[in-house]
Amino acid sequence: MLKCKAAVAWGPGQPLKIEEVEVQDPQAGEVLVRMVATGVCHTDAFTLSGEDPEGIFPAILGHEGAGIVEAVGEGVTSLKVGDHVIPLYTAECGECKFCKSGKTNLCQAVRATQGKGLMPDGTSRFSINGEPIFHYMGCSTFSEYSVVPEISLAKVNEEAAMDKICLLGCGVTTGIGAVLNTAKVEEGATVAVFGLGGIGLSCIQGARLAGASRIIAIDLNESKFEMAEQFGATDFVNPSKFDKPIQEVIVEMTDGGVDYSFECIGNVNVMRAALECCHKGWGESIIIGVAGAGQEISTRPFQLVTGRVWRGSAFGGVKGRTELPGYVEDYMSGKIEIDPFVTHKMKLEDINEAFHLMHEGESIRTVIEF
Ligand code: NAD
Ligand code: AHE
Ligand code: ZN
Ligand code: ZN
Repeated sequence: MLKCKAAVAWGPGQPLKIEEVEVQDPQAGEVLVRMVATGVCHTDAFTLSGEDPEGIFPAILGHEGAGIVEAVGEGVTSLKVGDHVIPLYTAECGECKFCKSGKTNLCQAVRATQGKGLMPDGTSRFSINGEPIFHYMGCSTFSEYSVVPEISLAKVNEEAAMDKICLLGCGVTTGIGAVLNTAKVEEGATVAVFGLGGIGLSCIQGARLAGASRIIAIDLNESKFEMAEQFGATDFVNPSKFDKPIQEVIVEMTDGGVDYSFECIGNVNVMRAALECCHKGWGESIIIGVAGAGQEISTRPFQLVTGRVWRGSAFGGVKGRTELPGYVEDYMSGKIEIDPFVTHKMKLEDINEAFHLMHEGESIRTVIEF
């Protein structure tokens, strides 16, 4: 057992509190990771708000980290002390029905216990004065040390800058993967991206990599347009500047609608607009944003009857252990850009400021360095 600093979410809507937590040794099939850096994703704020049906407190949030293996539990063979790793909220066991299907990245090997804030044996490795604290998304990266299942860790190049590649643990991979794996955007396609945070800008980067001919960037906050342009957006739309539904505006701009759209906000009304701005006969809309408990999407079924397709994407359809090392190499070779996403850096003690910056629309990603 060791003791370290962690930011603890004690309850919905409360600021995180820096606490000294006890971290138990990794058990069989588990790994102790010393966190080096972590991003703060909107999903952390979503869960902290109390809107997440799986939200559970007290917990150590954070799921966009990078760190170094400090110790391994019994039977761990694929990782050793000193390896550089990215924790995965979507594990990859390679053996479950989902992994073997070849149709999805949604490994279910540890998903049930992960959703309950526990390790696969049904217990927590975190405590304060002996009272258990829950894990989060199998990662809990807002802690100097975390215990993570072996199958939830991608081993990556040790030369890669941890304060950048931590964003491959969620935001950057999610956006690029949704474009390349889920939508399979082809060269010359037209694309609309709703919401220009870390996820939306990553979709734009993915669309540029795919060779899209037109990339329409949509946000209420026009300060996001400059970075969208840097990542390859060709058109910029602020829905509040129009007195008609934004789907109509996009359809008019694109001679009948876009080939692909991506919802990167978590707003069910925008999800509808994103579907309905797609071209009749073939347009596909990908839902990435996470909506609060009880919310539902709707549209006229005729939208689907006439050929539009609604899909969703989790972690960009990426199989973490197999594919994430390649994303890290692509970052190192300059194919994937990450540096501009890191608009702010701070210490764990200031983590509530990172949430504040996100809510104010002032940051793309704040990276916490330990
Ligand atoms: P973010 O807060 O950084 O960005 C959201 C952007 O949406 C902001 O720029 C904001 O101005 C804009 N926006 C808000 N309301 C809008 C509206 N009505 N119309 C147009 N723009 C609007 O968030 P993020 O970290 O980029 O995450 C985006 C969403 O993706 C969140 O819901 C998050 O939970 C989700 N997410 C999903 C996955 C997944 O695997 N499916 C992974 C990561 C994040
Ligand atoms: N727990 C929520 C849903 C949250 C959600 O959709 N999470 C995304 C990742 S967001 C990362 O920033 C995801 O991958 N979902 C697939 C999964 O297995 O959780 C709820 O509604 O219950
Ligand atoms: Zn995330
Ligand atoms: Zn699996």
